[in-house]
Parts: sequence; structure tokens; C-alpha cells
Amino acid sequence: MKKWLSFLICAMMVFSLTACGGSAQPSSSAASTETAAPTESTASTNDADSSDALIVVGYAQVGAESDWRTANTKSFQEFFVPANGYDLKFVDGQNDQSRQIAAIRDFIAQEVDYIVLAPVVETGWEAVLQEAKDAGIPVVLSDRMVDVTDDSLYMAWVGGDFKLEGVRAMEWLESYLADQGRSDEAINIVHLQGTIGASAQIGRTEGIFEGVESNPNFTILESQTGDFTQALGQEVMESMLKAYADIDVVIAENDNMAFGAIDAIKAAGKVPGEDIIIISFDAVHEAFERMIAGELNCAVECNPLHGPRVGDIIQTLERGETISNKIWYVDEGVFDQSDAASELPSRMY
Ligand code: GZL
Repeated sequence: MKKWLSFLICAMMVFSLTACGGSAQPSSSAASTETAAPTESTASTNDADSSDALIVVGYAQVGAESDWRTANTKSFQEFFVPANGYDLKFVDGQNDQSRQIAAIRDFIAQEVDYIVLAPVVETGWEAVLQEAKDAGIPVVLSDRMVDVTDDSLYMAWVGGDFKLEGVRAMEWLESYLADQGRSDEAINIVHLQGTIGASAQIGRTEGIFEGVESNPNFTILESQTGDFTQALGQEVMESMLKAYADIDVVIAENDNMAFGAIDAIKAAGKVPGEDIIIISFDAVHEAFERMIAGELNCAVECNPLHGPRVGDIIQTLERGETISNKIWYVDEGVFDQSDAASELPSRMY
């Protein structure tokens, strides 16, 4: 809620309470308890005094489809707390753009101070972001990007360099094959894509395709979406194993689809990480455990810890300063079986 309005209401409440000798409890009509949307969770107490001092942030998250998403949500829920001066209104979009759009409209109706959006796909956001702009509510993007003609519809974006992640995966594969003495071998690749139209899928696929185009020995037998989920990743891999007898490499655009593919490969009587090289993206905790176990060969990191970075952007705006640039990349690396064991103890997600 806009702070000046809540101050006015509180002043009126104090006046009415003292004038009328009313109870110490704010009346139900008072704005002290925000009416939360059914799927919304509020990370703070809602009494009038505390909510005035807090910056109210409406956060429309993609969903809960992967370990990466869980870590990303946790990063926000741990950072945007009353102790840091925030009242977080969290909505799980359940991978459904219409739910995210409804959540943004609800945040506008609640007159939150800021909106954070992790857009499930890049298109279809112009209208609702214009509504937020018209309402004077700054929007900060996290994780995935929006495809809009007017970039004043968002203040800044925090996330990974998805195309570079794809390029790094292909660089690792070429280096690994060279170490194996297989540089001149014809290599058959199957490609599990993320949610079609999501920035992470668009960028990673672009980087992967560039790597394939630049290496005449690489052939992609099939690209198919596993929607960033373990279950669908396993299902798609099962069908690919039935369709192709000579798969050399699986490139999965997130860890959870790779975990599903590993289960499918084992069920088909093949040894993941040996018979078939497996490369994934995100580099969550379990990916390191799988690399140590020899089931996964490479994990290209996509850092999910966006909460503090988005907090920096909001604090800059709170100070009335302009954001120096729109794009804030997070730090990312590439890990494989040679360093998984040494890296695992320091992993934060
Ligand atoms: C990447 C993010 C992707 C992750 C997946 O920033 O958008 O979505 O790679 C997640 O694990 O589902």
C-alpha cells in the first residue's frame, strides 16, 4: 500500500480511537490487514504500525517446477522479510501466465510499492506491465526476460546469461571429447529443452545450436521440451531411447530434466555418464551429488540467488536514484566430475 495513504488511515484511526475511546484493535475496515489473494502468502505481520514502515513487494513467481525454482523462491522469501524492511506478497504462478497476470493486477489493486515478476515466457506482458506503470508501481524482472517494445515497462532485470550458458556447455563437450580422444568421432546428441518460449530455453538453445553448427561432427538427433520438469524429462528421454540406438550425448536444459533422463537411461540398461554423456544446466546441490556418483558429466551453473540483487535495485529506487543499467547478470560457472567433490561443501543451493 502507498505509505502516505496508510499514514493517513492510521492518523484517522488514532483520531477515531482517541475521540471515540474505541478498542485498541483496528476496525475490520481499516487497511491494516491487507486482503491477501487466495494463492498469496505474506511474509510479515500485518498490523497497521509495522506495515507502514515496510516496503510492500508483490512477487509473481513462475511456479515450483524445479530445484532451481525452489532455491530462487527461497532467496526472495529469506531476503524480503520485515527485519530487512519488507512485506513480501508472494504468488506461485504454477507455470501459468494467466495466473501471473492476475497476480500482478491484484498487486496493483493492493497498491504495493514494487512488483517483482519472473515471467514464465517472454511474450504477452505489454498490457499488464503498462497497467503497473500507469499505477506508478515500478516493476523489476527476475530470472527470465519479457519481450516488449517499451523497456520503460520494467526498471531492471536480474538473471543468468542463458546464451553464454549454452555456449559454455558446448565448449565443455568439445574439451571433454578431446580429452577422451574422440574429437574426430561423429557425435549424436539428443536435446531436452526447457519450457518453450522461456528466456532460459531460448538462450540455452541458441548457444547449443551455435556449438553444433560450428562442429561438423555434432548431430542433434532430436530436440524436445521436457518443460523443465523431472517427470517429463524422463518421459521424453524414454521415447528418445526407443527411437535412437546410438545416442552419445544428452544435453538437458536444466538439472531436473537431466535427473529424469538418467533414470530413463538406467531403465534402458545403459550406464549414464559413461555410455551416454550427460550435460545439464543450473548446477543445484543434487547435480553435484550425481557428478560425484558418475551419473552426470557436466553442470553449467545458473545462479538462482536473485533476492539480494533485486533488493539492491529496490533500495536504489527508494533513494530516488536511477538504475545505472537494465541488465544485472549473476555470477556463474561450469562444473564437472573433476571438481564436483571439492565444490560441493561450498554450494549455497
Ligand atoms: C533459469 C530458470 C530456469 C531453470 C530451471 O533462470 O528460468 O527455470 O534453469 C527453471 O530449472 O525451471
